[in-house]
Order: sequence, then C-alpha cells, then structure tokens
Amino acid sequence: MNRERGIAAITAILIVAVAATAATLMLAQQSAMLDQTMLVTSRAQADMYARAGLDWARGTLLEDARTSGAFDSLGEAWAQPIVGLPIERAVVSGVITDEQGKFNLNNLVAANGAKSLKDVEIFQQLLSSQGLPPELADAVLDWIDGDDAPSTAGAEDAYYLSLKRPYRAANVKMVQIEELYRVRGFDAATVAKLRPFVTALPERTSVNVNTASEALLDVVLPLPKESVALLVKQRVATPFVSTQALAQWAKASIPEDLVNVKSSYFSVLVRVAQDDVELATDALLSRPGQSGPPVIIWRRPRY
Ligand SMILES: [Ca+2]
Ligand SMILES: [Ca+2]
Repeated sequence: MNRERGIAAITAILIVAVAATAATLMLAQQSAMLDQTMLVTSRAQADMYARAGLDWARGTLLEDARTSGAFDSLGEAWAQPIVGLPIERAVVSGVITDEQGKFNLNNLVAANGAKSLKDVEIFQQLLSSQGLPPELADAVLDWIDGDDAPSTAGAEDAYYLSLKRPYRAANVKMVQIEELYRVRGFDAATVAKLRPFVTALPERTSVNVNTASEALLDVVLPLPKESVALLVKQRVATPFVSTQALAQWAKASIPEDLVNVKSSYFSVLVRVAQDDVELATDALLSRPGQSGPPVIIWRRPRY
C-alpha cells in the first residue's frame, strides 16, 4: 500500500469512528441536563474524539495485521501520524508507537523468577550508552524481582523503608515506566533520558529491528556499529521481513530470543483540541494478530 492510500484509509477509519461516537454523543446529549455548561459539553465531546482516536489506532493496527502481519516497519501505514486533522470544531492528532522498538524492563526477570543475565547486561550497556550509571540496572532488577535480597548495586525494602517517606519495593512486573521514579537512583532527568529507549510490557518481548532506535540495536545486535548504522538507514525502504533475512543481510547469526521483525505491543497518543478544552490520552495496546482488534491494556489521561 502506498503512503497516500494508507493515510487516506486511516483518515476514513477515523471519520467513521468519529461519526459513530458523534451519534452516541447526540443521543447522550438529548437526555442530558439542559443547563449543562458549554465547558462540560466540550470536554465530553473532546473525550469522545479521544476515544475515537483510540479506535482509529486499533483499526489501523488490525488492518496492518491482516495485510502485512509478517513484519512491522516504520514505512507502514500505522507508523504515519495524524497531524492536526480538523473534525467539526475539534482538531485531532494521533500517533502510534511500536513499544517493541524499546527495551522491555520486565525482561530483566526471567519467567522462572530468576535474574536474566543477558538482559541485565543489555540494559547496563544501554544505560552506559546514554551516559547513565550501569549500576541502575541492579536497582530496577530488585524492584521487579520477587525476592527481598538486594543485588550488588540494588535496593530492596530495607532501603525503601528507611526513606523519610517509606514505601516498599513493588516486587512484581512494572506496568508503566513512570514507576522508575520510585526506584533508587532515578530522578526526573534520568527517567527523561531513558524514556525513549525503555518500556514495560506484561510479558517477555523481543526487540523489533525494523523500529528500534540505533542506540538500542547497538547493544542488542552482535554486529559492528557501522552495520547497525547502515541497517537503520536502509530499513524504512527495505524492512527486514524475517530474522533469517536479517541474518543473511548481516552475514551473522542473529539471536532470535532477543530480536524480531514484528511487534505485538503498541502505544497510542491522541491529542484533541476543541474550543478552550485540550486533552490528551495515551494507551498501551496488545495486538493479538489477525483475529481481532488490539486490546487496551491501560489508558490514562496525559497532561
Ligand atoms: Ca505490519
Ligand atoms: Ca525484589
């Protein structure tokens, strides 16, 4: 599908979704209190558009699963953002991001509850590449793992309970990366630096070589820096359709447990501006494949 047609299709999906929610809104308005203020109406309408934006993202990702499910790349329709689409009195923007283009912090703990050595090593290298202390990996590992025994440079309850405002380590998988604010050694600047490169997904995931940042691929792929730079340049026009294709291109063996060419987890950020109301919402979506639209794992307002 060429890009123009892709964008036209996305726009059509969005308009249908908006029309459907607008109809719901009209019915809702009929029964609403007559003295409802303008602001409340605008906010409700903006929220409807935000939901329509989420439906647009789900529809777009389902369409992608059905037409090009074998791989996911930045040249595909889902990766093209909607920028400032005017709908009635509102302006709607939407962007879908492949969360498997990032390092999944929950990978630090293996399915059996033990530390995943390889993933801790990858995370340490990623931290170093961003000028951050690699020891932070131990603190994140301890935050997620089920035990109360601190790793070499980590922290468990004994540390967190000694704080002025004490709390306990989560000792379960992270749901959102903002939890990092509670982990020893992380402040706003550290989280901001790391944010483009890390995610928190509910199961172990591999990194999509078609969408991941060069910095992450440098530490995940067993390839020289120059090869990774070339890969990042070429992949939009000629995405890798399989890990075998990548291995052939790189003339190297590719760790299939660490990297992949397709994704199941995406985030979506929708912004709506209407009258004096501006709102944004973001959500994490899990795409089951061709069987149905992606499922919303969480959704939250964003300011
Ligand atoms: Ca695809
Ligand atoms: Ca722990």
